[in-house]
Amino acid sequence: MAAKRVLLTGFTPFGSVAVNPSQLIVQHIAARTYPGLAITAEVLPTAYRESEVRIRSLIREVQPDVVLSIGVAQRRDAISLERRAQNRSSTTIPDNSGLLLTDASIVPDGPTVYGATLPLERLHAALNARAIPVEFSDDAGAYVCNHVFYCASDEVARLGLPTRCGFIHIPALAGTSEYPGLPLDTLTAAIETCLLELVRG
Ligand code: PCA
Repeated sequence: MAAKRVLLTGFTPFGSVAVNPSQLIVQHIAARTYPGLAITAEVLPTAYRESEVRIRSLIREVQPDVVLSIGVAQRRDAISLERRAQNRSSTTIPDNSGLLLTDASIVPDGPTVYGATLPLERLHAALNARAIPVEFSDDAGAYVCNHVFYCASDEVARLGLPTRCGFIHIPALAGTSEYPGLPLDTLTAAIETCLLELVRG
């Protein structure tokens, strides 16, 4: 069977997040090989426009079977499987390019939400089986993570690809913020568990 093509993305540090564990995980995974998976790994800039241009062009180039994007949400205490991306960017902090968006549509006239097309129930079960804290989330926020999730889903829809798209928010890296977070080993194991589950179809 042909290897499954996975586009895996994380993000650079931003705002008060000095160490972005999503970047560390993506770099760790990029340095390894996983049977049955052909992974294209990329750390996206935490900036609306730049990350949008990059994720859309990566999808066109790679034509992946799966897009799995990850980002940190420091206040969460479990791996959050995002169920939907909303067509709205609105926050109180600017992105890394200095752009501040307040109540802006991502794609004017685009759908209000795109639902995740990854098998989230299976990912939840696989993480549970490894005793890794996991939850479903209906709110990916309105900052750059949600933006990338929405744009990835939108690009796949426009191109009519069978690609499955999803987004996972991870807790803070323990010891790097005021939040308890989880150790890097656990965060990395969580994403590897999801990838291995995705190989199965
Ligand atoms: N988290 C931010 C953007 C980059 C990241 O890792 C978010 O939740 O939108």
